[in-house]
Amino acid sequence: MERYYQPEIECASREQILAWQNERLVKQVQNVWDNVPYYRAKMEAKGLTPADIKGVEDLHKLPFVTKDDLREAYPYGLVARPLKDCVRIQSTSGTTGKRVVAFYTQHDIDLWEDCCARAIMAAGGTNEDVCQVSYGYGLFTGGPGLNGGSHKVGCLTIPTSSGNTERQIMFIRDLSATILCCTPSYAAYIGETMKEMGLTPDQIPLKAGIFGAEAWSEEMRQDIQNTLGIKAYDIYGLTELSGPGVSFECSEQTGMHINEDHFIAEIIDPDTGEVLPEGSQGELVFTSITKEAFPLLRYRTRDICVLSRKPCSCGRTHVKMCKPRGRSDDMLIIKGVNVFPSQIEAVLLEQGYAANYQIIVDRVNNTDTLEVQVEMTPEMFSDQLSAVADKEKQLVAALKAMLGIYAKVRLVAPKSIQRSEGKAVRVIDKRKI
Ligand code: DLL
Repeated sequence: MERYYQPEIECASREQILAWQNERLVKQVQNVWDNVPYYRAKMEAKGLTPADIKGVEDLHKLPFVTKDDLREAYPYGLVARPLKDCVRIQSTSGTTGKRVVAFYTQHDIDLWEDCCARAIMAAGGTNEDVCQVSYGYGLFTGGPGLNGGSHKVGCLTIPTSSGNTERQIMFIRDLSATILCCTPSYAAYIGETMKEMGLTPDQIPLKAGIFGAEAWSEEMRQDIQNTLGIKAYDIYGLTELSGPGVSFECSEQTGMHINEDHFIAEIIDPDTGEVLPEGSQGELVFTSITKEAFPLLRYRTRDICVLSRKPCSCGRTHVKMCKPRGRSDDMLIIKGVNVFPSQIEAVLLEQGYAANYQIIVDRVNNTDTLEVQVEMTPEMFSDQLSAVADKEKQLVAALKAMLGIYAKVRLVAPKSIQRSEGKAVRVIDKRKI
């Protein structure tokens, strides 16, 4: 049975959703015009005033907001409410340049938690469930977001945060946790550790997992589902828009419903900025129409994606996005060829390896080199050296078929690639250093 947290919204008619979007967009544009000089200047530079935006059909007229804008306006330049009305910040890990700091009023937090509650109920969660939140707590949005959603659903919430894997497993078993929330790479690690402890899926009380914050392939989903004996649901979001819960998967597991009563999604050509028709692959752009403290209009996510409005068997009417196929800034250009880490992962898992790998890109004598290190399975570890060399050759061929270029493959010992408790680091690009 499909469960909804806010059925009247999640299953609203398309006309109703559009009516909400039109009304809220017009209000939001007026709000940023009145309260955020940075936005007003950007609109004025395009010769726009709020009167030009009468509804969603005028959205394309507005300028984009990029991560560079956030950096330029850091820290307070995009805040649309007096600080006395803001109650919290969250922030990205800031691997490159300045961190992104997002602001929330109490109302913003309330709506964000509603979005996470929708995701938990779509994964089958009810107030009878025990939900273990193993995303990091603190500045990262994963822990606080799912924690709030879990409370709203009424689950008994276990706020373990990430790390201390043995303790995670102890809580799952002792408290009979039924829902696990963490990154997919951490879920895989927890599964691997359980297996080593001799636990089989039927000895693990979990029934569902809500995994996101990084790219993961369908093959990885199957792996996690089998190891933990659960259904694994995807969840997407970004700090700039609140955090997890911008979109989430339902029982169909064929894409994530975007919470369109809060976010308007567009797909654009990343090179020209032109809006693309439904079904095209391009960069995902979001406008947050209900955010009070930190509203973003036409924010370029850099995530490459496809939207679909095909009716969904779960009864939800909100548009679905596919699993992000990579980030436009994650895309590696190797010898002029576009390579997404997700393509490499798909090949590895299809060939029977676990998602423990690292991609190393370098430049030797002015030529790009690509090396994929992947852990052998424990069975392979005892193989003859010649057998290992054969397996490497097989992988080289499979990668060539997928990418069109040569990748050196190195099979490394099991457990030699560092496990991740949060977002996994898959790519080391030495060319940038
Ligand atoms: O990762 C928020 C989040 C927390 C989402 C927990 C889901 C679960 P940031 O750290 O700001 O926020 O990173 C946002 O992560 O633009 C995507 O590139 C990537 N990302 C997030 N969810 C997914 C997903 C959180 N399900 C960036 N699949 C986004 C693929 C994802 N990539």
